[in-house]
Amino acid sequence: MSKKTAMITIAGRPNVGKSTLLNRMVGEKVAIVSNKPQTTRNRICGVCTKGDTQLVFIDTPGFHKPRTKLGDYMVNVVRESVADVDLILLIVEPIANVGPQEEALIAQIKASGAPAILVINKIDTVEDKEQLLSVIAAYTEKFNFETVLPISARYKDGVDALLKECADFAQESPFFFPEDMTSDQPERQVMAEIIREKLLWNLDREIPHGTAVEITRFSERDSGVIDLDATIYCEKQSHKGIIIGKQGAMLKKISTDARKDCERFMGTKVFLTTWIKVKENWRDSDFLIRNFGYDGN
Ligand SMILES: Nc1nc2c(ncn2[C@@H]2O[C@H](COP(=O)(O)OP(=O)(O)OP(=O)(O)O)[C@@H](O)[C@H]2O)c(=O)[nH]1
Ligand SMILES: [Mg+2]
Repeated sequence: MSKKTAMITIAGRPNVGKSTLLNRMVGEKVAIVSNKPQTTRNRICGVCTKGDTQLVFIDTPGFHKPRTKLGDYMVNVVRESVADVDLILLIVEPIANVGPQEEALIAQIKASGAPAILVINKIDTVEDKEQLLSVIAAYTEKFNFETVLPISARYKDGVDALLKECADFAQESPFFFPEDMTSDQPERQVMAEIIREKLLWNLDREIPHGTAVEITRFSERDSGVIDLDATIYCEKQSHKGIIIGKQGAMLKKISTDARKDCERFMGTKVFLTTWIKVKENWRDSDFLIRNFGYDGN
């Protein structure tokens, strides 16, 4: 049986549910998710292999107007990920208005020449399903999508149908990844992302957006237990105080939440030690952005 593959980019504005959808399609949590925009910073590949077909999904940062050098980097990641793929999934909110981010993404889709599917997410929030017709009308006026699929990534509604549509775009080629692989993220990176997810869920406003996480030790004992040391960088001394919290309560909560997820992912006991350091305005420093691994991988 000859093998088939497709490289598929998931694009859309921040917070629309791209990473939630990626996790659903892959069947495992490979990308972090939060209720705050601009959660994803790097491109993340999730892999779904069924029989002779391998679908490689590229999750991208939410497309937005950048205000920092980190933002510039994130938007560039989207630009590069839209070029030269077999299919683009444009994920949108169930709103009958094509916003500036969507306009810009549609222009990039047109420039790439790749086929695109319009995916209307969060339909669980739409009471009157008739409303979806006006969403579809607004978008199909702008671009000739291959097809339109209303889904709910959260409730896995319509996700199997979407996977089937995606498989139609696979072309004969050897697999890019081993069959049992679900992500291209090294374990160290996954651990850092899990900690960043807990920062996003537990902290408000700008504070979590100004954090970066570096794993400084990842070592496995003979017993299989993993020792993990992580440094959380934040932008201000005052932020450091908030992350630590009253008598260390906040940092304790973040570390405990993170440790549990790290253990689930690694399938073994994890000892996690966290430190916090201040690096003023690191999001505008080319050197530090690269240092934290946002370097166009
Ligand atoms: N109601 C509802 N919420 C959803 C659905 N899919 C995702 N969400 C929520 O939307 C929020 C954002 O989800 P993410 O998957 O992090 O969104 P994203 O597009 O990857 O966001 P960025 O990485 O910031 O661009 C989270 O709170 C999700 O739980 C859905 O189908 N229905
Ligand atoms: Mg995301």
